[in-house]
Amino acid sequence: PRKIHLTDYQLPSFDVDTVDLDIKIFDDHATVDSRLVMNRQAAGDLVLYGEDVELVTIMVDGEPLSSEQYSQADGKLTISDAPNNLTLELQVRIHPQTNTALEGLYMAGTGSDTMFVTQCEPEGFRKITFYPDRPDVLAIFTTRVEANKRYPTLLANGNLVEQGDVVEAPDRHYAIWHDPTNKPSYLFACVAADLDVLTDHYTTSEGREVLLEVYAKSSDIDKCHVGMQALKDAMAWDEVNYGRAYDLDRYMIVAVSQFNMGAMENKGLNIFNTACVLSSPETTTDARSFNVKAVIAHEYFHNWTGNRITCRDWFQLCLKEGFTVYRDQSFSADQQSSAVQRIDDVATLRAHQFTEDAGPLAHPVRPESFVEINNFYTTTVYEKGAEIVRMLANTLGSDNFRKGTDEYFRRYDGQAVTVEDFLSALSITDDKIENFIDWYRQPGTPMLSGHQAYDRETQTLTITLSQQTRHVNGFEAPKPLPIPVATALFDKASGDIVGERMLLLDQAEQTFSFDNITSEPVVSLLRDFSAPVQLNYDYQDEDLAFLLTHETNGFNRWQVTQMLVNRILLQGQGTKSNPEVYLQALAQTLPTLATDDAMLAARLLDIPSAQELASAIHKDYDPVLIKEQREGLYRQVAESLSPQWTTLYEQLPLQSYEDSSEARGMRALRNVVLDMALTAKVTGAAEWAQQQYDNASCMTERFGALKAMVNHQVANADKYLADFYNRFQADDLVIDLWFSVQAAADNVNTDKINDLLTHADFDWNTPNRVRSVISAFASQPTVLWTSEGLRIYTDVIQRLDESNPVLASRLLQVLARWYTLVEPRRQMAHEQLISLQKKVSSKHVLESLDSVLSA
Ligand code: B3K
Ligand code: ZN
Repeated sequence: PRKIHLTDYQLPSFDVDTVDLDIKIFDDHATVDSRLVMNRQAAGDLVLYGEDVELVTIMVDGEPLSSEQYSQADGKLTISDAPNNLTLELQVRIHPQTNTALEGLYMAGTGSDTMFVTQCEPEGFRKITFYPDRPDVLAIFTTRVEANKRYPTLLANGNLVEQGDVVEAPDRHYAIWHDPTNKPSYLFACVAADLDVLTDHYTTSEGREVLLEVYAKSSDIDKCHVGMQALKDAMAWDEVNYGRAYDLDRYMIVAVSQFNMGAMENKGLNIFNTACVLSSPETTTDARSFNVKAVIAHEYFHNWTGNRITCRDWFQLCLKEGFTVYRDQSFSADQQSSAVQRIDDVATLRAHQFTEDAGPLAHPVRPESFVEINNFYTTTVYEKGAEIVRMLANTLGSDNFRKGTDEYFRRYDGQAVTVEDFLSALSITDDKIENFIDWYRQPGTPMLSGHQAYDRETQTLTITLSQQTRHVNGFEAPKPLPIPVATALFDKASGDIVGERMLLLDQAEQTFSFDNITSEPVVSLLRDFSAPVQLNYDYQDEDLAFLLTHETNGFNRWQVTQMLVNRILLQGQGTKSNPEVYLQALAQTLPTLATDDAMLAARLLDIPSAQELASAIHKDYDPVLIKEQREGLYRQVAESLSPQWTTLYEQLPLQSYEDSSEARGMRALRNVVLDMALTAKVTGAAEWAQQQYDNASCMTERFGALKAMVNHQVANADKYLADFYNRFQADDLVIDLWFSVQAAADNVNTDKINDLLTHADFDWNTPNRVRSVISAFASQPTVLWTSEGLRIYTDVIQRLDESNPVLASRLLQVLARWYTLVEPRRQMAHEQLISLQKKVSSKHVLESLDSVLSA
C-alpha cells in the first residue's frame, strides 16, 4: 500500500457545485444514483474514489461514457479528457447488509431489529459512491433516501424538503433532504431506521428557532434527556464563549449500537454510539454520564471547528480535533470542579498520549505521512493537539485568544484550511504565537528539568530550567519548543504565595530570577499543567508533601501526589522515596478535603495504573513485579489510613440520586473508600459492599459495589454478578459493564477471558462488546503479556482484520510497548507479533504492525 505525504498536497482538479443523491435501500443491496455538477479549477484528470462499489452506469452531460473514456484501478475512477464544466451522472450498487467494517452505508443490528446508518469520516463516502472524496472538495448536497416502510425514520443532512410513498411500490417510501451549507463528503450522513424521537427547541442568540431531535430505540428514549440538556447547554456555551451560534433550523442526533468510535459530527445529523448518548441514573455510571455530556458538546462544537471551517487535507486533522477537544474540555470544566476536570484530562494524556509518544507509534500532532489515515485518529492528534491550543490560549490570555478565534472564524468560514492558517489568525495580537508551529511538527514528549538556587544576601531565587526531547527515528533532531511554565513560590513558614509568574522556556536552557524573596521558598511548577511535558525537578519528598497541603491549585495538589507515588514505585528507575512522607501528608489532608471537595479527595488517592507505570520503564519491564509493587503501595495506603475509612464511609451515606457536582463527588469518594476498606480488611466492609449494592439509588453506587466485590473476591461476588446480569439483561450498555468488570478483574485469567469471548451475549460485530472484554482485559498486563494472553489478544486482531480493520488496528496499537518487556516475555511477544503479521491483510493492521515491530 502507498504512503501519502503532506508535502505532496495538490489542489483537486475539479470542484463540485452540487450533488444530488438518490439512495434506494433494498433487502440485500442498495443502489445510489448521483448527479454532480463539476467545474475545473486546476489542470489534471478528473479523479473519483470508490471502494467496494459496483459501477452500473456513467454519463457525462447526458451521454454514456464508452469504456475508453474512463478507467478504473486501485480504488480510482479516472476520466482523462473531461470538459471544464460538466454534469456527471453515476449509478452504483453497494451491499450495506454485509458491510461489517462500519464505514460507508451499513446495516446495524440483527433479526427484526436492524437499521441503516452511515459513517463517512475520513474516507467512507467512497464506499457509498464514486466521488472526489477529500475534505477540500465542498458541495451542496440534496439527498433522497428510499426504503421499505419497515424503516419509518428516513434522515439526511439539512432540512426536510419532501416525503411520500413510492407510487410503484406501495411498501416503500422516501424522504428528500437539502443541506444549504457547503460541505465535504466526510460530513455526509443518512439513516433509515425504526426509531422514536425526543424533541426540544432552542432559540439561538441570533433569533433562529432550532428544532432539536434525539433519535433512539423506543426502549431507550427515556435515556435521552441528559444528552438533550447537554446539547442545549453546549449551544448556549458556544454563543457566550466563542460568539458562535447554530446555523441550521434542525439538529438531529441518532443513537446506534454498532459504531467504531464515540460519535460523528455530520452536518446537522450527528450519529452517536449509544454509549455516548444514552444516560439514566439507574443504568449509567457518573463517569459515563459525564462523558455523554462531553461527547455531545464535542460533536456540537465541531459545527464551527470542523464543519464550517474544515481541514484542507487529513494531515490537518488536529486542526479540528485538537481545537474541538480543547473546547469540550473547557465546557466540561464549567460543569464541575475545574481542578478535577484538569486532573482527569491530564491523567488521560499521561496514561495514553505520553505512552504513545514514548514508543514506536510516536508521530507529530500533524503527521507527515501515512498509509491509512484511520490509524491517525490518535491521542496525540486529539489530546496533545488540545494541549497545544490550551498553551496558545493561555499565552495569549483570554481577550486576545478570543480576538484570535473571532478572526479565525471571520477569515476562514466556509473554507478548508491548515494549521498554519489557524496560527496566523490567532497571531493577530501577538506574532510570537507562530513559534508554536514546532509543537505540531515535532514528535516526543519534552522532559522539563530544573533546579533552584537561593541567595540570602541578594534575596534572589533563581530557577534554571532546561528541556530535552528524545530524537524520534525518521525526524529531524529535536529543537527547543516554547514551553509555558506556570510557577508559584510558597513561603515555607506561612504557606503563602510570595511570587507567581508564567515563565516561558523557549531555549534549551534558561535561568529565571525572582527578587525580594526573604527566605528560600518551595517552588510549584506547571500549575494546571501549563504544558504537556514530563517534569523532573530537584524536589525533596518533604517539598512535595508541603505542596500537597499548601498548594492552592487543586491540580498541582494531585500532581505532587502522583510525583510521590511514582518516586516510590519506580525506585529501580533511579528514584528514591520514603512512603511515610506521602502517607502522612495524605492522612493530614484527607479529612478536611473529604468534606470540602470530595471528588478531589477521591483523586488524591489515585495510584497510576499498571500500564501508566509501565510507560516510564524502557527496558526489562516485569509486569508481575510492577503489579506487586503497585498493590503493595495501595495496601500500605489502605492500611495506614485504615482508621479513617469507617468515619469517611459513614460521612458519605447513600442518598437519593442527584446529578450535581457535589453528589457525584460524594459517590466517587464513597466507592474509593469502600475499596480501600476492603483492601485494609476493615471489619464489616464486605457487608457495606453488599448493602451498597442492594440499596443503591443509581448505577454509580451499584456498579461501584459490584466492582469492589469482584476485585476483592468477597463471598457471594458470583451471586451478585448473576443478579446484575439478570436485572439488566435487556440493556446492552449495562451488559457491557458486566463483561468488563469480569475481564478487568484483579484476579482474571485467560480461562475467564475465553469464557467471556464464547458467552452467548458476546458479539464480534458490536465494537462496544468487543472492547468490553478485550480492552478491559488489556488493563491486566500480568495476564495479557503471557503466551496464552497474547495468543487470545492477537487472535482477536486477526479475526477482526478482515471484518473491521479500523477496530483491529486500534486494538493492536495497545501492544506497542512489547519491546520493553523483560525476557522471556519480550521474545515471546515478538514471535507472536511476527506470526500475526503473516495472517493479516488490511492496510490498517499492516501499517500499525510495521510501526510496532520497528521498535
Ligand atoms: N470526527 C469523528 C472521528 C471519526 C473517526 C474515524 N475513524 C469523531 C470526533 O472526533 O468527533
Ligand atoms: Zn472530534
